[in-house]
Amino acid sequence: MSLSVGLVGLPNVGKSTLFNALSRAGAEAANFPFCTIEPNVGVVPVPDARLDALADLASSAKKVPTAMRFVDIAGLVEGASRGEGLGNQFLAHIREVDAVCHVVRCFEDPDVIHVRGGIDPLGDTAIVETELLLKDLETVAKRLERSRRAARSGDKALQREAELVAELAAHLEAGETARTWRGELDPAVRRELSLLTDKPVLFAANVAEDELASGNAASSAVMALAAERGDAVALVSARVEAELAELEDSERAEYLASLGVDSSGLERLIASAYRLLGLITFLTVGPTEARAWTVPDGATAPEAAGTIHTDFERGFIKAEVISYDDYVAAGGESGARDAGRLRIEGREYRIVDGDVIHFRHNV
Ligand SMILES: Nc1nc2c(ncn2[C@@H]2O[C@H](COP(=O)(O)OP(=O)(O)OP(=O)(O)O)[C@@H](O)[C@H]2O)c(=O)[nH]1
Ligand SMILES: [Mg+2]
Repeated sequence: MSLSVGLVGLPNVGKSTLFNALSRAGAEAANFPFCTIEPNVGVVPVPDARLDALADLASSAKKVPTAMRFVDIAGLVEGASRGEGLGNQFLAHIREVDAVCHVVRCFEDPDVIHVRGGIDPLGDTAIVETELLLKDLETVAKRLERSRRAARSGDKALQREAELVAELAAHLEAGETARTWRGELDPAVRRELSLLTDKPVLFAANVAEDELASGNAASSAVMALAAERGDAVALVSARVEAELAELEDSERAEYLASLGVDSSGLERLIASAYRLLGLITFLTVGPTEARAWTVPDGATAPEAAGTIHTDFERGFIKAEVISYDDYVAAGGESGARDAGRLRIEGREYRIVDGDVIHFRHNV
């Protein structure tokens, strides 16, 4: 399961700067088994210090982090949904993502044109959201036409579907996002629609380098908006990410410290996205590799086994689990086993973030 995030925002807010920095960071990570898929799709390893510690203790030959996919699209302008600029076409590129990362310009720079004249995070946000909403309305209108045609057969279920799609259309027309609609549309139909405003939102407030520690008035406005709505938000500086991508590991921490922060924008974005989407990480470790895996919070042991290999879910027997802290405190697996820290868990067990697991299966 690779988490995917689509970057949206007005032009010149820093989407591509952020995207390029993150992709470069990914491309340069040691032993990273992914590469850039398309020019506008980048896969970034999820930094996780626990993976390094486990790999050291078990002398694993390689480390495989879990990954996050970013999709960069052209900036949206007013009318993008009606095909102004190329926005319309680009919106289709983020149909499939798990979450939308809305990049908002919070940095002042007279050399970088602001398409709307000046820093106005809330005004900018409203325009982008309107465009997403209009695009969704277009999608739903098409579906409504189809559903109504199908409903003419007299089939009760199809008639009900047409009614619900009409309700959804009315909800969007009233300016409300799909996320806030509580209608009982078949989840399969809803998934198929993949409405942009149905996706969880992660704001990235892009501030200047020297404002990363404290933020500024514009980023505070974005934070307040996100808090009010229950959306996620991360303070980032695309410029800082670009600098970080050029530095050696040893220099990174020093540079971040000089800016008064202890984590990079990538780390903040990823942490926010995991919280937003309710995701956790479990780890597997052995002489060949130490590896991190992403599962939804609440995943059972067989489901987690299934992320490694679908056959492991079917053939699941048990899971041998050591929590990360126990594993490290005992100096590795055999120490943890001797200390009675290795638990045998069955089908009902729910994975906890940081579990170090060996699955036993009959495959
Ligand atoms: N000062 C400053 N400039 C930035 C920052 N982030 C991006 N820029 C500059 O803003 C300009 C536009 O950045 P992009 O990343 O291309 O913007 P974009 O959002 O991808 O724009 P479109 O692709 O046109 O939608 C570039 O000249 C960047 O160097 C930042 O944090 N601070
Ligand atoms: Mg761009």
